[in-house]
Amino acid sequence: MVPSGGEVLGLGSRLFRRVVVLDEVESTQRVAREAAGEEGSSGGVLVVAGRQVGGKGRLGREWGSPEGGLWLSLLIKPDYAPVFAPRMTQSAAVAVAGFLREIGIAARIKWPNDLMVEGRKICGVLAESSLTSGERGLRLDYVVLGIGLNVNLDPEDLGLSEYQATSIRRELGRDVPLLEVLARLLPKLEDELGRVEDFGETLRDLRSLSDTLGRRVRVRRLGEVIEGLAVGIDLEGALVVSTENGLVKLSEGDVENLRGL
Ligand code: BT5
Repeated sequence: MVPSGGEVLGLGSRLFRRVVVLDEVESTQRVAREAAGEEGSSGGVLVVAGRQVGGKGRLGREWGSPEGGLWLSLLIKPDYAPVFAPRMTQSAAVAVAGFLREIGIAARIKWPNDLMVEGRKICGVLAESSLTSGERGLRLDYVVLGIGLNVNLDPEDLGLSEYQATSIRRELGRDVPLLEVLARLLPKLEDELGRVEDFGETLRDLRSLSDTLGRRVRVRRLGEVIEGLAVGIDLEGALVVSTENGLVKLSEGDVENLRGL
């Protein structure tokens, strides 16, 4: 059951001052973006939906969002430079991984935004930023951070095979109330998002929890395919791949793990 706005506000998170809970919505990302455009909006809005009928992944892909999952978007109006925005996806991934590991699920992070349990996706993160150009160059207007976590549902409910996706229910063999998930996840998100400008500690966790580093990978980005050994994640959260033609730095792309080293 999706918690009420009052219950979520009662968790007392510093990340938001307003909570919008909807039974059904096209995409929580859209609702949060609309909130960003409201007059006087200073960010700090959390949108949670019971289910999404048009849930979005990256590059316009669909995100299966039936009842039982935690589908949320957080509107943040940060006062840091635009270069820090891409780190938010990974800060959030570290927070979710920390939460999952705390409840006994050994999740790892597949660069850049997937939380995986033995090759099965349990959570996806999507950060969309809006930039405006001001007198002193580009300014980060707002970021909508979307998190989709499979909680009390079965992979079959997603139209995906049990080899592609998993859920908290599948991993633990029991359901966990969404309010409890939020109560444990939000403090971790607060910590990680609070260190976006510093990022050192997050980067350490990101590297040690990575499901990508040290593997041979094939990365597709904008019609281009890059193959090589994933050797690093840099301070911008970019993946560094060692290829036949030298080191390539990727800030976006889809990773496929290849066999062998
Ligand atoms: C993502 O995209 O992983 C980002 C997902 C973000 C979803 C949240 S939910 C709240 C907020 N509101 C939204 O509308 N979105 C955000 P990407 O890396 O492009 O992965 C998409 C791919 O994951 C799809 O093509 C499927 O193969 C797979 N997939 C779709 N739904 C899934 C699910 N529930 N669990 C696991 N895998 C899924």
